[in-house]
Amino acid sequence: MLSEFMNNKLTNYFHLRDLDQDGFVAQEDWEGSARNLAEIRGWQPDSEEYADIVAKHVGIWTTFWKPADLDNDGKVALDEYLTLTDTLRKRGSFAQNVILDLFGAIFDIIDRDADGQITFQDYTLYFNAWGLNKDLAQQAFSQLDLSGDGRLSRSSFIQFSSNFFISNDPAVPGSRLFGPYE
Ligand SMILES: [Ca+2]
Ligand SMILES: [Ca+2]
Ligand SMILES: [Ca+2]
Repeated sequence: MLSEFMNNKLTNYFHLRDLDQDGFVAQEDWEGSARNLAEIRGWQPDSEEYADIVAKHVGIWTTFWKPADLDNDGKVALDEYLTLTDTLRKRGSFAQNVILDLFGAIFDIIDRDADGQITFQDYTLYFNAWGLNKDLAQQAFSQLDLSGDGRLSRSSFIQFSSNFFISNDPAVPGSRLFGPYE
């Protein structure tokens, strides 16, 4: 069983990924966010960058979200998502590796110039692509950017992401990876 804290945190995260707000997370939500990000970055639908960013988002859906679709209806309901994450968390090092892969992939999407650092601006644009505003990005980023230099390294981001999924401690920085969940 997930604690109430984990339950709230992951429920909030689930809703952030439900781009079209239909109550389910599906491939369409990930594709929609990819299209939004491409548009924000000024990439044309026939460009290589566009195809690449869509492929990366669909890859995350297929690898990390689709396995949660226990009833095979092509979309992930909240209870399916919570069941999968609870199972993953119990598998210790396996979960750790999944998180490394998943959030490495997410970091690489956010890190537009691929220099291993993301800026507050990068983070804001990523939030925008998910229909989330700059204030939320600010609240999240300020909790993660411990040195306050406006940048976040790949290793810190992955560490915080791991805290987000594994830690039962609300005080760790990663607990607000995507802003407040209360
Ligand atoms: Ca949806
Ligand atoms: Ca389902
Ligand atoms: Ca960068």
